[in-house]
Amino acid sequence: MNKLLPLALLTIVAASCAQPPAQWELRDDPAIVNFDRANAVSVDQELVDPPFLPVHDQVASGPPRVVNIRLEIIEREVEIAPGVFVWQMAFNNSVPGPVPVVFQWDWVNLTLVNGTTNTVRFGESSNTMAHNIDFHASTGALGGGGLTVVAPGEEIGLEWRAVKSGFFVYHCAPGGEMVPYHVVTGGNGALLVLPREGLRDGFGDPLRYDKVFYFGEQDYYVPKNADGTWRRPTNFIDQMAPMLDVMRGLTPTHIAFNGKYGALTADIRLEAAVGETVLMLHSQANNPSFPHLIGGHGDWVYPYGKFGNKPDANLESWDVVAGGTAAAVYTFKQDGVYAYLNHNLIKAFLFDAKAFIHVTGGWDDNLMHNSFEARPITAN
Ligand SMILES: [Cu+2]
Repeated sequence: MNKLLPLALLTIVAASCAQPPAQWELRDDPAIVNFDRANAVSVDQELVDPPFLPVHDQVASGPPRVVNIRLEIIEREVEIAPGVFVWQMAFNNSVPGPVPVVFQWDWVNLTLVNGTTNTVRFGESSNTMAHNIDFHASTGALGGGGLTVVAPGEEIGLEWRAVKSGFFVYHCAPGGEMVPYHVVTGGNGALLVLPREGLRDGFGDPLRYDKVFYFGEQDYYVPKNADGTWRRPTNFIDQMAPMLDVMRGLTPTHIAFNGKYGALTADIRLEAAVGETVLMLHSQANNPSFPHLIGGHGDWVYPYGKFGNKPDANLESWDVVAGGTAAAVYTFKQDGVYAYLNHNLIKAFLFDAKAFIHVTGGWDDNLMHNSFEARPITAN
C-alpha cells in the first residue's frame, strides 16, 4: 500500500499536467464592471453596410468606452425580387441594418434619426411613421424601445451599457401590430458585443478571426392583386393593411439574405482564402433559421450566438431562434464555392436564404478527391 501510493499520486500529477482542468468560465472583473462612466473615453464608430462590419479590434486595449453610433431610419421602396416591390424601413438605408461592434461593459450612445440629414449617402427621406429601437443586448425600457419612439423629422438619444457579450438582434418595435410590420419590412439588424479578452475556443484558448461576414435573414409577406400580380403600394402606410393580412397566414412570400434576392450570391462577392478563419454571424428577427455551410462546418459554434457560452465543436448545422442569432467560426481548408444557407432547403433554394463564399488557396487531395472518374457500372 505504502509503495503504491506515491506511484498513484505521480500518475494523477502526470495526468493533470498533460491536461490542465478546463477554466472556461471567467468571472467579471470588478474594476471593469464598476468603471466610472465619467472617466470613459468617447469614440465615434463609422457604421458600414452589411454583410460587412466596421473595422474593429478583437481584444479590448483599455477600460470601457462610450461608443457613439448614429442610426438613421429611412422608409424606402426596394425591388426585393424581380418585379416584387416592398416599402422597407431601413436602418441607415440598409436591410438588414448595420452591425455596431463594441466590447462588453462599453456604453453604446445612440442617436436615432427618423429620416435623414445625409442626403448624399441616403438620399431624400419622407418618412410617414413613428419608429423606435429595441436592442436585445440592452437592459430596461423594452430594450430602449420605450425611450426611443421618435416622430418623422426628429431624432432622439439613448445610452445603454453592454453588460452581456454576444451577437444580439435589434429591431424597431413601435407597439402592437406595428412591431411585426416594421420588422418584416426590414426594420432589424444586429449588434456585436465582443468579450473584452476576445473570443475563446472550447479549450478556453484565444480565438481570432481573419474575416467576419453577417448574414441577416429577412422574411417578407407581399400581398397580391386580384389578377395574381404582386401589389405595388404607394408608400409605407398604404402597404400596411394588405401586408398584415398576408402576415396573419404566417407564410412568407419571400425570404432573402441581406435584404433582397441575389444580394450575396450575385450582387456582393464574399471571398476568403484557405487557412483563413471566418466568423459567420447570422440573425433572424422574426423566425428560426438553421445555418449550414455546404462543404465545411462550424468548427466552433457559440450557443445562441452568445460568447459567454462554451462553444460547441464541429457542428454540421446549428440554430438561430426567432429574434436571435448565431455565431460560428470556421477555418477554410479547401478552395471552391461554399454555400452558407438556411438548411431548410426550401427556404434556401425555392426562396433565397443563401449566400456564396468564394474560397481560393489550394485543394487537399487527402481530404477529398475522386477515387475514379465516371465510368460504366462494373460487375462487383
Ligand atoms: Cu419602425
